[in-house]
Amino acid sequence: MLSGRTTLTKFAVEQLRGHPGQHDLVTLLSKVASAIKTIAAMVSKGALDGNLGSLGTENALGEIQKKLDVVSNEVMVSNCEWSGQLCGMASEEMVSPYAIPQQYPKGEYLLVFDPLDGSSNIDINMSVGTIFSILHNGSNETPAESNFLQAGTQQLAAGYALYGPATMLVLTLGQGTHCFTLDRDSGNFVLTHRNLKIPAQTSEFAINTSNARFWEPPVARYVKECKEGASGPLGRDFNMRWIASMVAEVHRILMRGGIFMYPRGGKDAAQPDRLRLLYEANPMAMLIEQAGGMATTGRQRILDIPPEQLHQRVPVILGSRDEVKRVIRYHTEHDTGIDRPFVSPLFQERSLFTQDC
Ligand code: AFP
Repeated sequence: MLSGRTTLTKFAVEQLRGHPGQHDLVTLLSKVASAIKTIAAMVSKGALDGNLGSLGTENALGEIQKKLDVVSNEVMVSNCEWSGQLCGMASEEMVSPYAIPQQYPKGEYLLVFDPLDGSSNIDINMSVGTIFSILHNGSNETPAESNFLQAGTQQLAAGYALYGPATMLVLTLGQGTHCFTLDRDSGNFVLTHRNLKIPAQTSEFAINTSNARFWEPPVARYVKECKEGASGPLGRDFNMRWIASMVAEVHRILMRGGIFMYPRGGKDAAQPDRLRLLYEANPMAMLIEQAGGMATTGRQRILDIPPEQLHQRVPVILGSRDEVKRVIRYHTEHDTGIDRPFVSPLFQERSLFTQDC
């Protein structure tokens, strides 16, 4: 039973054979996996360890921090800072990049992560996760913030942990997307789903519809058509899901297809976008594309976006290829005006008072 099982480390060694950074990347992934096991153990304790509830403090983005947000961040840092692969880290929970302390050896890699994604679920015992991304710094010098601002196409590895009924680690090293399940008896992450492939078509959409009044027209158009189902232009009924944890939504899409949207437009006018580019959108976009799906803002491939700020936010539409292509088309039709009936300037509403009077 055990002989034919592939562990995360064995899989990474095989996938990275011949890569100049094979040793460092395999070691770094094993440290990330150790941190994930520790976080899994903490999450599974629920209220028993006093780790639930909020701290009343705010993170880099002004969001109230849950105790487990901060503790999970500390676990990621303490597991990964000392083994000599990293020269810096960045996290949703840290305003500025974390420099590796002087007493530790430094490597050439950067680790970027959301230590606890979906933390609004933690107090109600619903799915949460950890998202991570590995970039190359080019040297082992302490990185400036600008060193982290690399397009998603530069990622060497991307992955997430899902703390569900089973703890799962989903990973891409640029050669497909693969899923490992934690065997709590041995403590190993065991390969259980090799080369996940997302169905091109879907009938399941995920979006927070309480934001509907803020959406741009192409998103509103698509969601309306999903809700019209078989009697509408899509000609088939859709189902809807919303788990309030991007990790859980993406995992469902990797397992059975679907489209996840957190588009531009929300209740906080100061923050029209919600999801962070470097440690949410980019790693998830790489995992989705490596599984045959697409990930876009509606107007631009996520992985092509040149980051401008460490905690930059972007609109995210990702999942089954055919559906994401449809939403992209709706954005193009809106932006070029062809989704609206042509009205001759002669008949357009006009006013005697121009804007600048
Ligand atoms: P938190 O980690 O602050 O709970 O945010 C999770 C998240 O960034 C993403 O994982 C969810 O898809 C999305 O926010 C949920 O947003 P709503 O709370 O607006 O539904």
